[in-house]
Amino acid sequence: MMSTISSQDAIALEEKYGAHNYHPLPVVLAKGSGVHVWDPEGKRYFDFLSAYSAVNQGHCHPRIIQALTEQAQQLTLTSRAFYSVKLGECEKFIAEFFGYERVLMMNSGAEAVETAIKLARRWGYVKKNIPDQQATIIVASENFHGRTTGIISFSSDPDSTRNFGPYMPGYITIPYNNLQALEEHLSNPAICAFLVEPIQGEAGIKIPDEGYLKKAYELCRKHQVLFIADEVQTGIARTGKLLACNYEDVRPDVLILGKALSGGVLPVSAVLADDEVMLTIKPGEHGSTFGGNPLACAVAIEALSVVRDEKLAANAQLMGDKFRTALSELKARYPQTISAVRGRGLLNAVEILPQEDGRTAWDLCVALKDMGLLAKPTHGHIIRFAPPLVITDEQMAQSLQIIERTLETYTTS
Ligand code: IF1
Repeated sequence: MMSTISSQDAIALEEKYGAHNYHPLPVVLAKGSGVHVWDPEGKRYFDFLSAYSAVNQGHCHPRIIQALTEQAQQLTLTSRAFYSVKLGECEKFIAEFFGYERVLMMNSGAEAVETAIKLARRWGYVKKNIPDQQATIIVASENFHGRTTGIISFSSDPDSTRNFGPYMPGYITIPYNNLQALEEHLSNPAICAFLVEPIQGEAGIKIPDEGYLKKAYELCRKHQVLFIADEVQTGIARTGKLLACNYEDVRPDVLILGKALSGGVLPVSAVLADDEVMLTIKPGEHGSTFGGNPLACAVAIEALSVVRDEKLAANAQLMGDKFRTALSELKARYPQTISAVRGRGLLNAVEILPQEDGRTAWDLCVALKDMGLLAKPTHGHIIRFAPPLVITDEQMAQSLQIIERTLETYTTS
């Protein structure tokens, strides 16, 4: 273990010098490898958050770190003012990996979402002849697509929007998983796109009805509206298939990727589309300093290769089934604590009932931490359990043992 500052000192420094824009679980991480992370005092934990599905390949995957360090000694950043040997190779790799004609590399997930919005609006004006300034995008309530002022403009979460206005116009919000509401708006000629998470992550791992994505996609095709899938969190094998859209054989017109596209090594995101959409943006009309930098390209190629070579989607499917089966049994054993278990692949949620003494999902997460497993609640009572997709059968068994033992104490104490 590297010599680092103590947990106590690390927390004190963040308290004193950092913005207080998060409320972290009281644990400090100093090292990560595979499904494990360690605190400065050397205590080991199973990571069941995976940096919100950015380390699907496991912490510090050796192949990805090697790709990073080799490229870092060659060339890290050129800007797009010049060509580089890595960008075209990466664009080709990603385009073929997901089956699209074109790729636009960005950095954060939010940047990729903003890029998809600009592409959809631009396509709406030049291909669908929507009158200028009127392009409108349909979004789902309880969405989470990032935290820029543009994206929060169509958030329905007061914590994301309050006192950050004025908001960007051009959005219509409909209920998630509601085809009738979608169809009602699609005949509006100003609609250029429907932006949706195939499974709503932050909302609490909300899985739509069977057939929802397929029917929504077909309705969009019928009304010349782009179907945009935000797979920043559900993509890259997290749900047991390469993309959550694969469960319904839906090929989005615009696909948004982020997080595990780099294996959690550095920010890499991408927007995928075919020529008709992608080529509506001309040279000089969009970009970013780091978008498509050689380091990101080298890392992204290796991160996706690891997903393929280690068959992480299949493992996510298998381990996810094991997890939900075990948690469903615990739900039956502790009905006064667990009210719901749901998920797909290794993107799972467990709804926790408040205890009579007022303890909540947060307290259960603190207890899990003390027992050596890290998970965090979303929206107060829903705990997201999302370990790296490299988790083995034995590691899952050990993790389930920790969850069972913690629930036993939590429920009886
Ligand atoms: C935070 C949430 C998860 C995303 C989807 C785009 C983005 C995200 C579906 C933007 C990012 C992150 C953001 C991070 C915590 C985490 C999160 F709780 F915020 F909502 F995963 F559910 N589309 N999600 O999930 O990507 O710009 O962050 O790279 O802001 O606290 P980003």
